[in-house]
Amino acid sequence: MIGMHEASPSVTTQTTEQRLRVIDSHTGGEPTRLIIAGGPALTGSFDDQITAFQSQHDRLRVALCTEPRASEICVGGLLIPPTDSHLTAGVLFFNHVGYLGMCGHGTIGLVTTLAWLGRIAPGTHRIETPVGIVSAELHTDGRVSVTNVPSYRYAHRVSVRVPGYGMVTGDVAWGGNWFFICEDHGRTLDRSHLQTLVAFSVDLRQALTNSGITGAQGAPIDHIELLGPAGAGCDAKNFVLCPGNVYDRSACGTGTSARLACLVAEGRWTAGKRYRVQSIIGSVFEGTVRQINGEVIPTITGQAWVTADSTLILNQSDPYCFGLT
Ligand code: PYC
Repeated sequence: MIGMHEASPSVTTQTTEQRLRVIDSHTGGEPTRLIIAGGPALTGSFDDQITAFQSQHDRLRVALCTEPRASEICVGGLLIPPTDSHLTAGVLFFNHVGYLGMCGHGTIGLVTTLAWLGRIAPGTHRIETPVGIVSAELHTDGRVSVTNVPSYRYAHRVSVRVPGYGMVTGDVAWGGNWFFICEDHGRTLDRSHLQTLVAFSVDLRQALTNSGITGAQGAPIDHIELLGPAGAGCDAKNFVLCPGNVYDRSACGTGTSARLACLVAEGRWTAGKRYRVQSIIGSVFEGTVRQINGEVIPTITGQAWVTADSTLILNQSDPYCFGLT
């Protein structure tokens, strides 16, 4: 079982300095920064530990994912001992504005990091997340296939007026996070249009909020997924706006899961058929679905690379130790 934080000898009450060992990776260009040692000592169940981190240690999230130590494109992860000792790890993902339910690229990064550390071998690993248990198969060639939580289309062909742009129609879907998935956006999905894609998606998300369009039980829709024509060998290209005003460099594992659920609901995709989706920078995830007892279970495959093994130093006398706030 993995997930215990090794005690960090440098965290003492005599100094104001805390050291966090983090391992950085990227999955299809999207970074993940995992705390490996030196994090807070949390106790209780998986859910208790999440609540404690969010309520008492939130500034570590900010320290990890924002300036001056990082940038807002960083997705952070905290290893948490899982509820069940048969699971490999538990994880809480977050970014510069808050917490994620699940994170596909981050899970691929986590598994790659644990393998890089020699803590796991190729095979199947079950991982606890705030939205349920996912499984991740580490292949011998380094690719990772994440079998996500059941994903579903929540609302079909929802229209919203986006000031300055007009009516936009899309589906609301769950893939471990909430997405508004849209094909009729009228934008060009090209890297040279990134600024306008971000601006449009931010306004679209705000329009959804202003119109009271949510996921189940009033959950805010915090991800926007725009779809467009694919390059050679792919079925689609996407642009995904994440919480905050940053876009996913990868093709977004949870977004691809949500999209596959919509395609299945429309009868446009079938179990076992391979879906190759390109991100806005051109990196590719492959997805397939299984249908079990009427539920759509997506599996997303991608690859991550470790980019750094570092010690972050948090000195309490540094006025910007916990971000620029
Ligand atoms: O891959 O699921 C994902 C993801 C969510 C936010 C950034 N990446």
